[in-house]
This record gives sequence, C-alpha cells and structure tokens, in this order.
Amino acid sequence: MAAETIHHRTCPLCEATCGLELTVRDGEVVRIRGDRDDVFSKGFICPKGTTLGKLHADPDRLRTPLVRRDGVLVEATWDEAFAAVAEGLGRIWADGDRDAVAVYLGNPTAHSLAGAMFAGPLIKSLGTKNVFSASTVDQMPKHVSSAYLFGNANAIPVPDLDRTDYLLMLGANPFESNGSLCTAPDFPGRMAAIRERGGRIVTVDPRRTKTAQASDEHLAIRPGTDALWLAAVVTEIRRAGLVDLGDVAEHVDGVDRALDALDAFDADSVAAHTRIDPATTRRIAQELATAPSATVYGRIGTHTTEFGTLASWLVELANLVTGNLDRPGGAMFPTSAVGAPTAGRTPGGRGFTAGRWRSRVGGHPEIKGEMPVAALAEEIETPGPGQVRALITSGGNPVRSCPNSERLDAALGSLEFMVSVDIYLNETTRHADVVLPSPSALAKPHLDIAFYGLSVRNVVNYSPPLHPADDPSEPGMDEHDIFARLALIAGGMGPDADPSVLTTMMLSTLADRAGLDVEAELAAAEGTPPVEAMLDLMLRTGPYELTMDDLRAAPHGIDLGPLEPRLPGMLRTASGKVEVAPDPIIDDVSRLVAALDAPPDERLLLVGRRHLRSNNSWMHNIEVLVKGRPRCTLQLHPDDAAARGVTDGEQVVVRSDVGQVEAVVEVTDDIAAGTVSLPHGWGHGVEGTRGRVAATTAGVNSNVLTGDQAIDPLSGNARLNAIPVEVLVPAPAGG
Ligand SMILES: Nc1nc2c(c(=O)[nH]1)N[C@H]1C(S)=C(S)[C@@H](COP(=O)(O)OP(=O)(O)OC[C@H]3O[C@@H](n4cnc5c(=O)[nH]c(N)nc54)[C@H](O)[C@@H]3O)O[C@H]1N2
Ligand SMILES: Nc1nc2c(c(=O)[nH]1)N[C@H]1C(S)=C(S)[C@@H](COP(=O)(O)OP(=O)(O)OC[C@H]3O[C@@H](n4cnc5c(=O)[nH]c(N)nc54)[C@H](O)[C@@H]3O)O[C@H]1N2
Ligand code: SF4
Ligand SMILES: [Mo]
Repeated sequence: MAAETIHHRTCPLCEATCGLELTVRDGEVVRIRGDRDDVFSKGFICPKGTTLGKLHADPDRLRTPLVRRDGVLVEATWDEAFAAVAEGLGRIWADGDRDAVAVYLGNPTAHSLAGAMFAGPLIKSLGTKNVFSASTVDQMPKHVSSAYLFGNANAIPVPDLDRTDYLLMLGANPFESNGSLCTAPDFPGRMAAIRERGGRIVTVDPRRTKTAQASDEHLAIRPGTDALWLAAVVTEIRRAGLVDLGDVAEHVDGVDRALDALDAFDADSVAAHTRIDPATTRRIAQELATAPSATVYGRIGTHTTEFGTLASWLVELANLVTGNLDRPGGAMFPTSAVGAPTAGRTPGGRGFTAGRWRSRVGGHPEIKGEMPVAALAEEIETPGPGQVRALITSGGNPVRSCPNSERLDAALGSLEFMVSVDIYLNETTRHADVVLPSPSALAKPHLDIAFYGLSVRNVVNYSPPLHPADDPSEPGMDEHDIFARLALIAGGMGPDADPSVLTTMMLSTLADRAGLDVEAELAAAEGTPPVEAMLDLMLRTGPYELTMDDLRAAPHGIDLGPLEPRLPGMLRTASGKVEVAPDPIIDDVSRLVAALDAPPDERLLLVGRRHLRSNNSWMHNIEVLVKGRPRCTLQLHPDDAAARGVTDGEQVVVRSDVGQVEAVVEVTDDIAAGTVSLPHGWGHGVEGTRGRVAATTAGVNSNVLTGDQAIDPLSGNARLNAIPVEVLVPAPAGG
C-alpha cells in the first residue's frame, strides 16, 4: 500500500480561514478533514472545504492557456498567450487612452495571496481609472463608513464574538456563509457559546434562516429598511437617556450632530416601513444599551441596498453610543501580523476623500480608486474618449454576480479585447480572447492577508503549496507570475519580461517604506521565492515581529491572542478622532428622511440567499456539492403563494423593472410574507462555457432582475436586495 502523508493548510474558499488536514496518497488528496490542532478553527470545516481535492482534480478546470483564433478559444503555450495579451492590449493603448482598458477583480482575488499582493501593482501599471471589483456588489458601504469614521477604509471593526454578551446581527446568515467581514471559523459554535454563557442573540432578517433559528429572537424586517430601523434604535437609546460612549468618549467628535440628524426616526415612525413593532424596537434599544457588553453586526443584507453606507454607519453609531466601540465584547479592530495602514500608534492622518475622479457616463464618484461595477456596462457601451474597449478580469464572474447582468453580458461580448485570469471557462470568461489559468488552490502558497485583518481573534497561518506549480497536472505558472507578467506588459516591458523585475521593485518599495536597508534586504532575499521574501518582510516589520520561519514552523497557525483596544492610535482621520458626523453622511440622512415620508412599497420584494454548499457563482461543478434537491428556487410565503394560486414545485415567471426569469417555487413560511428569495450565481450551461456538472444543475441567474441604476450614492454599491418584483404563473402553452 502506498504511503500516506498528512498536510495542513488554510482553506481559501471563504472568509472563515479554516485549518484543513489533508491526506495524500500517490500524489492524490484522498481525504480532507478539519484540522483539530488549528489554533483558530479547532477542527471546524464545512462541506466546501472537504472538496478542494475534487476541485484540484476537476477535468473541466483549465490547465492550459487559451487564445482566441478565428473566433474560437484554442489551447496555447504561455508565451503565445502573453504575446496575444501584449498584442491585443497594445492595439488599444496605441490610441493613447489608458482608460480604455478596464480591470475587474472578483472575489477569489481577495482570497488569493497573489491577488492581495499583485493586484495593486497591476492596477498601477495599467494606469486606468476604470478599476472595478466585486467590492461594489458587496462591502463597499463598510469601507466608506469606516473611511469617514476612522480615516481608513480598511479600519473595519468586527464583532468580538467570543466575549460579547449581546449580538445584534442584521442581514447576515453565517450558518450558510460562515461569516463575512468577521473572520470566525465555526461561527455557529461561537454563537452557541454566547448563549451558553448567558448572552443573547437577536437576528434581523426577512427570512427565518438557520442563523435566526439558532438565535434567541428573530425580527423579520421588511427588506431594504435596516437603515431606517437602526436610526430608530439609536434615537430610542438617546431618548431613554442611555447614550454612554464609555472609555472612548474623549476620542470622538460629532455625536450630538449625528444624533440630532436622526431625530425624525423613532420606533413609531419607522414601524410601517420595517414592520417591526415599536415596543420591540424600544426593547431592543434598551437591551443593547444596558447589556454588560454588546455588539451590532450588519452584513450583505444591510450593505447591498440603496442606503448601504448609512446602514453601515448606523451599525457603528449604535456600537458607539452604547459604549461598545473598541472594548472587549463590543466592536473591535483586529491587529494583523502582516501589518496594516492603521498599525501605527499615533492618531491622525489624511482622512478620506471620495470622488477624486468621476465615472465618465454616470458621473459616479471614485471610491477607494474604484468605479461602481454597476456602471461597467454603460462605460463599455457609450462611445467617446475614455470608452472601455478592453477588459481584464481576475477570479470573477460579473456576468453572474453583477446587476442587470444580461446587459453586462452583451457589453462584454462587444469588447474589442478581453483577458481573463481564472480556473474555469464560465459565463464571463467565455467572452475572453485570452484565458490565463491560475493553479489550483492546492498548488498555491496561501496566507489570508485580507481576512486576518477582519478576524475575531488575532491569528496568522501560512500554507506552502501542496502540489508544486510545475506539477504536470497544473497550468505551469504561479498566479503571482501571471499578475507580474500582466503588470509588466502594461508597464511597456513586453510579453517576455522576467517577473523578477517587478518583484524586485516591490520588495525594494516594502523595504524602503519600512525604513530598512534596501540593498541588504535584496541581498538577503536572494534565492527565496519573491512572495515569501515579501511576506517575511511584512511579518518582521509587522506588530508582532514574526518571520516566515516562525510561520513555517507552525502548520496549525499562530495564535496572537484576543483583540485589544486600539483607539486612538489606529485613527487616521484628519482630527485624530472618530469623526461621527462627516458632512457626506449627514447630507445623505436627508435621503433617508425622504424614504420615511414615502409610502411603503407594497410589491413583493426580492432578496438573495446563500447555501452552505455553494460559493457565489462557482463550486457548482463539484458533484457532491450540487447533488440533491435543486437549490436555485424561488422562496415564497404560503399566503403569497395562495394569493397567486401557485403551489410548491411550480414554475413561475419572476419579473422586475429590469428583466424576468423563470424559476421553480419553494413554498415556505421561513420567509416573511411580501418577501421572495432567489439565490445569486446560477444560470449555467451557457454556450461557450465548460462545466459539465454545473450545466446539469444550471438554475437561473437572479441578477437578470437587479438593476444597474439603483446604487448607494456614497459607496457606488449596487442594490441587490429589496428588488420589487411580480410573480406570475405562465399562461398555459398555446393559451
Ligand atoms: N444578487 C446578488 N448578487 C451578488 C451577491 C448577492 O448577495 N446577491 N453577492 C455579491 C458578492 S458578496 C460577491 S463577493 C460577488 C462575487 O462576484 P465575482 O467575484 O464576480 O464572482 P464569483 O462567483 O466569486 O466568481 C469567482 C470566479 O473566480 C474563479 N476562481 C476560483 N478560484 C480562483 C483562483 O484561485 N484564481 C482565479 N484567478 N480564479 C479563481 C471562479 O472560476 C469564478 O470564475 O457576487 C455578488 N453578487
Ligand atoms: N456557502 C457560502 N458561503 C459564502 C458565500 C457563498 O456564496 N456561499 N459567499 C461569501 C461572500 S463573497 C460573502 S460577501 C459572504 C456574505 O455573507 P452574509 O452577509 O452572511 O450573506 P448571506 O448568507 O447572503 O446572508 C445575507 C442575509 O441577508 C438577508 N437579507 C436580505 N435583504 C435584507 C435586508 O434588507 N435586511 C436584512 N436585515 N436582511 C436582509 C438574507 O435573507 C440573508 O439571509 O458569504 C461568503 N460565504
Ligand atoms: S467554512 Fe469557509 S474556510 Fe471553512 S472549510 Fe468551509 S469554505 Fe473553507
Ligand atoms: Mo462577497
């Protein structure tokens, strides 16, 4: 019998960063289970994590670069592929307009070490204003509220789950998603622990999710009204005389101005919109303010709405006025081992500026260097200087994940040139002229740079590649070298430039910024893979002064302890204080006041949902994850079903102002009357894609129904929830 070897690595699929234990026999992963010795996840794993071996072995996963010749994508060598990239993009740049080449970075780019380190340099050498990412269909509101409040878009407070006495959770379903902007492996277990120690959990969600069922209380809010409700909660806390900023009071500016702006919202005035009765709202306000410690946590359901930034700001305001900002059991700032812009100890900085430039067609302000992805289609369609004529995508599927996706699909089809870095030929990458395949997750080094900065405990863990990049079953190029070569092409160095040109520059910059001797650092890094040399430098100069050797010696991770108070040292606002009432936010409150006066929308409101065995628009080609009951169903309350004469399992038409899809109905009282739910990321089997399993459980694309015009003005984030729809029974054939 062949010898088995055991390996440990961090799962890169979601934000939970679970430790995995992999058993390998004859070069093949034969078993994956949770690593019981992982310092953070302690053996927790979800079904997706067990399938990384199947993902690695998936025959449909791309292993060779593809280049379009005579309209057809054919296999090519890496040299041919990069030559085609240089030629195709070169044609566009030859006209002298750098903005004509846009870039879209998808979710797995944030989960990849190469993406975290090389996306910045790539964007810089592209020199384009047309930078788009999945952030504007996701968490951009949180970046914006953090940027205004704390002076840095990445200074995001996380709920201190392991010590809190009271968790108020809105628009999040960690039993399926495993948590987001809150890295917490075994979120369900951490919730159970809150209740075991006598704490209380209140979940606000139009659906009675598994998370809601595991809470002490569930409030079935009307979709899209969280900002109204949170504003009322804050006002009720004030009226009850319970505002108490606690230890951070001296570091905070503008609380009264913020509270005055919210005076129109109270438990009574928002009730008709939120459908939460006033007594409950007042009680929750009281509980939140008087719990020994409490934390308010809002996620996707609160962010992907028209009032995303206000909702996110109100979450922070609720934490602040109850004395729970920056204290154990409240909302706290992690301290990442690889350092962060806020790692220093002296408050003050440049603060935040939005709108340094504007999108050409819609006039949307730039946020964090990005344009709203909801505006990508119009930037491609509209002729004139600055028109997007070419696109680079990395680890993204905007044709499934972005609003008004049929329009975007057509727009991508009209591009003069497109390059995709991806592991599959999907609904988006099928439009590419060149597809550059990343290695399998198991063949890449991994360290969750982004997510250790959002973690409920300070930890760090490094995973070396399990399969070498030159493994014959792999595409033969590291992901960071793909990024580096794209960046070098964009920088005018041509398709054959050596990636080390870029990595040497990056290492020098890091050393220089850290005040180290650049020459000595370069000499010391000689012979070390450049990514590891850079990580080593980031770790050494980070807050714990660790090294890569420390990490390599700790395959189960290094526990750096519970979160610690960080105020005021981490503040980067101009005043060096928490700026609670910045003008753009206060101005936007008037839009919320207008919503209060508008008659509540009586139509059915569509929301999304996630399933534990799915991952946005992918992982749908892994048989064990998609088998069983179809997951892409339209959830409908029994009363709404009866009113339309619809029964469970029936096919209906779902129509919004933007488009329509046909979906199979799932009648369930787990969804509030007046709300319907369809998950996003489905609609597979399209011509030109390669995913044999995904095509058999295709589902429908919910983003046909979402609009690209309704966005949160402060963040550019798309509105993907609370979409008014009609549900219609199709006329019988021939009728
Ligand atoms: N209606 C609605 N729409 C939504 C949402 C919603 O809740 N409702 N959620 C939004 C959110 S939060 C997000 S983050 C977005 C996600 O939006 P996207 O990031 O655009 O889409 P994903 O489905 O995550 O696509 C991931 C792609 O990365 C590829 N990939 C996987 N691993 C790798 C890798 O290691 N390297 C590379 N290069 N590629 C890889 C996959 O093959 C796939 O093509 O969707 C958003 N869209
Ligand atoms: N299994 C799995 N895990 C994932 C992902 C996945 O696709 N599958 N995606 C990953 C990504 S990219 C992200 S960003 C995270 C997201 O993680 P979460 O934020 O936890 O996202 P969801 O699980 O979609 O939960 C959002 C909840 O918001 C509710 N909701 C919708 N509209 C409203 C509203 O107006 N108000 C309120 N209060 N609630 C509302 C929905 O019913 C839903 O239950 O998950 C990550 N983890
Ligand atoms: S919860 Fe997330 S990180 Fe953990 S095993 Fe599942 S997909 Fe991987
Ligand atoms: Mo996301």
